[in-house]
Amino acid sequence: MDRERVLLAHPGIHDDGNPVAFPPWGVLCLGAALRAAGHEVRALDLNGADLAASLDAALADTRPTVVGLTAKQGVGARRFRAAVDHLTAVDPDLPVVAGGPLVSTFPDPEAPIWRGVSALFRGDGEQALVSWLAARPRPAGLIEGHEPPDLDEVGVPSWWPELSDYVSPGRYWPNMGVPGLHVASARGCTRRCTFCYLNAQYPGARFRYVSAPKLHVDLHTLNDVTGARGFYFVDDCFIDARQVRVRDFCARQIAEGSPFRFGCDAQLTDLDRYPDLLATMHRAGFRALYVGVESAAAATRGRLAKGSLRRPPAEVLNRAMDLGFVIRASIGIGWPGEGAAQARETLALIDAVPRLAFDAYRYYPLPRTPLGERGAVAAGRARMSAAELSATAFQDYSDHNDGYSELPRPEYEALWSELRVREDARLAAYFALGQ
Ligand code: B12
Ligand code: SF4
Repeated sequence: MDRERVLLAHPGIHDDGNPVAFPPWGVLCLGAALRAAGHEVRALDLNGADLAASLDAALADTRPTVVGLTAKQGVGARRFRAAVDHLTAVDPDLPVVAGGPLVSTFPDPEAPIWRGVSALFRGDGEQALVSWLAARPRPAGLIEGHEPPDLDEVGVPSWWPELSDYVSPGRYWPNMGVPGLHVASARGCTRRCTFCYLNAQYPGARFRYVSAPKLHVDLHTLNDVTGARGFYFVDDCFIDARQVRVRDFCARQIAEGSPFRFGCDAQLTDLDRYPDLLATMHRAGFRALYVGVESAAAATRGRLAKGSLRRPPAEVLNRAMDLGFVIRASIGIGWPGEGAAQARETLALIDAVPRLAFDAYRYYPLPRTPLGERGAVAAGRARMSAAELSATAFQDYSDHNDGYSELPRPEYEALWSELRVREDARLAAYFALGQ
């Protein structure tokens, strides 16, 4: 086998902001697999960096034979395009390949967004990239990813020397209060919310995870290597439908005296139905939850496939906070089919739960998702030229997007500003908890 020098780069999702808030786990997982296959790997997170200068320095230093880039919607897509254009200009013969969620959303390899890219990988990249590097000739176009047969072989990798830069001090982690790191320990989800890209992600939608024993070992290694004592799981689905892993993971933490603090994503339906699980998670060291509330209105929640609640949402949230969790949520206004009365129900929920912090979400119709493929926006997209369609990859996905609510614009903007005012106040209170 030829030993390649592979430069893997996450072009970044911020031009500004804290560039080391989230490790580039996609690139790090790929890097672990390539290293295991005998390749030399350099990983770069270009979040907030000067793309051209950083790429030039890495090219001079590493002399890569292949460059792999992660592609994501919005600022991520703009930075991805700038990175490809720069690489093509400075070294037209260097093969550039791409993967990441934007490939699932725009899988046509002929689309202008992929100009200058030799191969596109959809879904999990580890096996597919290792096989592609070994193939002669190397296939071009769209390559389907393969799930790693056992995600434990990838685990939560700690090989990257720069990982310690991503540990933030305890004051940044309300209610956790220890130096912490965002980690990714699973792929896919057991739910199918209708606005979510996971509905478009082939073959990645199936829930797969690093097993509890392996996760336990890997977190200890991360603690040794980086000093982190808090871990916030960015997995969309840490609490899955079967709950086998989360319960096994908690049992292991409790058995060793719960040495770490944790946060994870959760759904309102989890909080509603499984208070026993939440209590166990608290004993295991979980202190913070990020909850996909999205809307308080039952009709909207039904349209989003968010699941029905047995108790009123305010009661569900307050009960979880009374168990000792801080909660930050994602909350939207202007969902498809949503009227002003339903949006007001959501504002009323926020007012009824003063301890709730949240990020305001402005609905964006992501192509290839069930909600994104209905209505006037999808019809408009169907009429676009390839170049126009490709340019939609650069559209902001959430709070800065153009607005896709079906409410009359002035009414929507008034509701949105009401949501924003509450968001600012609640986030300020949330971060003050850590001080
Ligand atoms: C953590 C996270 C964040 C973190 C940042 C993480 C980071 N370092 O960038 C934060 C919270 C900041 C964030 C922000 C945003 N995010 Co985000 N985020 C995630 C989340 C939950 C986990 C990402 C992760 O670490 N996954 C684990 C790793 C292992 O998987 P991976 O990155 O997908 O990598 C694998 C494959 O994709 C592939 N691959 C990846 N790169 C490459 C490169 C090559 C060469 C190859 C071959 C393969 C390959 O192989 C990898 C290993 O199998 C995902 C959802 C998810 N489950 O993936 C959403 C997700 C990536 N985010 C998304 C979006 C849209 C955003 C925002 C735009 C949302 C917003 N609010 O505006 C912003 C970006 C801001 C911007 N202006 O661009 C979307 C992307 C949709 C799309 N089609 O592009 C996702 C998929 C969520 C969703 N359900 O919609 N995000
Ligand atoms: S719970 Fe999150 S990741 Fe899962 S389908 Fe819903 S929005 Fe997508």
